[in-house]
Amino acid sequence: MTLKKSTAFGKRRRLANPISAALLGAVCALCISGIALADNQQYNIPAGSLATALNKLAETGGLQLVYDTAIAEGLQSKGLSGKYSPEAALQQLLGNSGLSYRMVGSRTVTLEKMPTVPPDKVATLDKVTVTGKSSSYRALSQTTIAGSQLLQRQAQVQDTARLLEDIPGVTVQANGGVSSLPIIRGLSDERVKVEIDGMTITSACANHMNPPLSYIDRTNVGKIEVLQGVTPVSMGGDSIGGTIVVQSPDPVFAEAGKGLLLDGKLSGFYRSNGDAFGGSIAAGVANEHVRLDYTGAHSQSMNYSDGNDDIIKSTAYENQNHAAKLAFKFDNHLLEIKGGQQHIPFQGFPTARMDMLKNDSIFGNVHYKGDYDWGKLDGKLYLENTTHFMDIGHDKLFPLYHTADRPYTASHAIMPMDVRGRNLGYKVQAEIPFGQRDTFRVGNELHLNSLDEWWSPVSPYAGAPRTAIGGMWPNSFVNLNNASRDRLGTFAEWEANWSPEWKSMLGIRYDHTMSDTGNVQPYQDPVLSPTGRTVKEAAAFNAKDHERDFDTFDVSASMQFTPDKSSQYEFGYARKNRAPGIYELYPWSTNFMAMSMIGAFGDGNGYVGNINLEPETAHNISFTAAFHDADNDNWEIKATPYFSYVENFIDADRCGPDNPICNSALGFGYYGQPGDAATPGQHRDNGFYFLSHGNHDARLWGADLSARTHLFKDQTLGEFATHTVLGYVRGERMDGGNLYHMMPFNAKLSLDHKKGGWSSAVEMQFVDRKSDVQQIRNELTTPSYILLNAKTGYTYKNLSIDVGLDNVLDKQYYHPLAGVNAGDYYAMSITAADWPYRNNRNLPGMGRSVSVGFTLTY
Ligand SMILES: [Cu+2]
Repeated sequence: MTLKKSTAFGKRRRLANPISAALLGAVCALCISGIALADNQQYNIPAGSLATALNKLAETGGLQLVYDTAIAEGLQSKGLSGKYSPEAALQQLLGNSGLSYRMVGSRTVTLEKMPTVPPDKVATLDKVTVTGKSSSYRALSQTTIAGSQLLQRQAQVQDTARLLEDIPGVTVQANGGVSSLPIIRGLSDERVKVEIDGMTITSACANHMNPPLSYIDRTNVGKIEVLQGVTPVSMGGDSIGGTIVVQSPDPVFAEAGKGLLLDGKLSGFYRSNGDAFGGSIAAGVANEHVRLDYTGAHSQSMNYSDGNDDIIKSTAYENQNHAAKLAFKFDNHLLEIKGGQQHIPFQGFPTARMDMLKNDSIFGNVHYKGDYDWGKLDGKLYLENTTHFMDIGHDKLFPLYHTADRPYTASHAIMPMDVRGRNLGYKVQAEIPFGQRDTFRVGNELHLNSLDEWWSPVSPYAGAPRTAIGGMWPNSFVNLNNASRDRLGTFAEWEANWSPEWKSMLGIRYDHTMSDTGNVQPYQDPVLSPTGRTVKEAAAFNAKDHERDFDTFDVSASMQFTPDKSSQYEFGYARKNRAPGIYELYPWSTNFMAMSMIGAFGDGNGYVGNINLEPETAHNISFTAAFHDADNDNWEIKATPYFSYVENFIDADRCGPDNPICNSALGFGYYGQPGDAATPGQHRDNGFYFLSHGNHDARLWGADLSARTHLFKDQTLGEFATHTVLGYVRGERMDGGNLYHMMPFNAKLSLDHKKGGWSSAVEMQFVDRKSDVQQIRNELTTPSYILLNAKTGYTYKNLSIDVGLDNVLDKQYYHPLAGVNAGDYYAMSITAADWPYRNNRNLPGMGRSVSVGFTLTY
């Protein structure tokens, strides 16, 4: 499915006015890591100011245009619609403007006025402006994935979140086959704001089986922006780790007088490991002003095998997306209306106790963008509804459990869990250039999230295993009753270009977050079992006031210094907040089974909520230094050390005598039982624990480094280049111990080759052993490993074929953030000691795999 297109706030800036002239001498935004994009791309540039048009061209085509803004003043362009190489697009835009261009690097172009300009004017080229993203404040560590780099990545992976894996500072937690969770600089999941075509979606599942990135098929992504750490407040709100903005492709309209435009894309893939396959189709029809699009995608996989050729249970999935979009363009106004649905009939979760047996989502959204004399206006409105059903998948109905007196029956659905989720919201933002130097951005957004979760009763009958579980009747267990989390955010941001060398950005933001939930209900009937523990727990929870209100203030400030053409520095500080989520506040039962069902951490432990949680407040500091050759063409190196101090970081505490939320006085007996290992929070000695959420101050620090360089270029041998990404993060709780899921030192080194239509790479990935683990969760250590991947692609006209060989050496490895391997464990065995369901296995990564994919555009 694709969703509505949105503008990543703060990245497109008005240039059709003298503001752009104020950017004299501002120097290039560092290009995205990766290799130059020389391929044909779709452009949709409206008629109007030439400066604006050039800016859009630079942005879409990945070009840097270097010119004195004075030469474009007052000039108009007829606009551009369709597919062009960057150079052809530039020629079209310049038309009869009287400007000429000169390529001074594979991506760098200078513009000059033709003959009438006195020579001394042209000679002032070192006082130049650069269009593209640099016109707005673009953080040095901001990464864009688009164009051919994105296409190649789409052919390699099956999960949208995994498109992000090559970005410095970004890692993913395994979760399901199409539901990986992003982690930025050690801050995971809901600490990262994810915007999908302008929609903010909160996962409708205690195990986060349907995180936001799972709602767009990777083939329907047109562009991804990732902002780490110090992100602008306009992109903030629940984003203490960073922000990921995913957009479907921009609408392309027909050229004036050229009739109807028909275009589209067809793609397919097959991956040997797990026999995964899928395909997608995109078709569009447009005239000058209206465009209609349809996109559909399907993908599925069986369980994959690891490096030892063992099948990893509960890793299969099937996923379908459909969407339609209607877009209107008139003068400087663009309106997009989009609707779609997602259907996941099955998705296994090897690190969770449950599997997704159905997920249906429908959404609709509207996006308006307009250019006015005073600036830009951008508005979004969206609604999303999810119907989610979890149960224990067949891989987890482990035969060992079903002994002779407890026969296995595949049809046993023994832990049905239903969730209904809704996301409704808007975001309005105005961008107002003011004078020669300043730009102001103000905005307001609302996100209403509501969740219902109930677990239907399982009626007992003689001899069935379900009776052994016991007590799951006669009522539905209500975990969340019309729970809500509503956030209203308002922000103001100021960008200033002080001089060619100095730029700054300052923003403040206020969010009010209100959470609430209605009364809950246990399985047991309060009248029939008035003394039942969950009956008493539910009554105690219902007697409480559930409403929580949080007022949070964010500040984000950064300064960019560009002393010359080949170096840039940035220093930033951000104070950012995240109010606790519904699944951190409200899961109310300390019943062993109820707790086992809750936890999105991939650790196999059981969790209970904490209604008294305070918001997390992060203080992020980062410094980036970037160096490159003067044309930013041959080589680049960029390093960002960072530090975060997080007040009230929401972490875990063991249940036990000292835990006010889950202790023996409350009837919580799952620790220290006579005859069992007397470890607080643990039921018998199997390595899994019962935990509650709690606030603890924490600090995280680390560094990201990326570099690329051209190596060799030759007519016969082609072009060789190399790029590398390194990262390390360390996290500690101030009251002792490590934070969970911190990525050890890791490095990727890639040797890239391009010649004609061929594009190939050999990649080596090194991951150090993970030894700084969190003892509270019984996080397992992982050994170090080296993986080798190879890929090649050939593009001929409109057809691209990609072939990949992943994990060439068939190495058995365990990604440090994958989580535990519980894919064949009986789901409720968290309390088991006499069965082999122990927390002593990491989830293995995929063994050797060959994949082939094609993309046909027309
Ligand atoms: Cu779920």
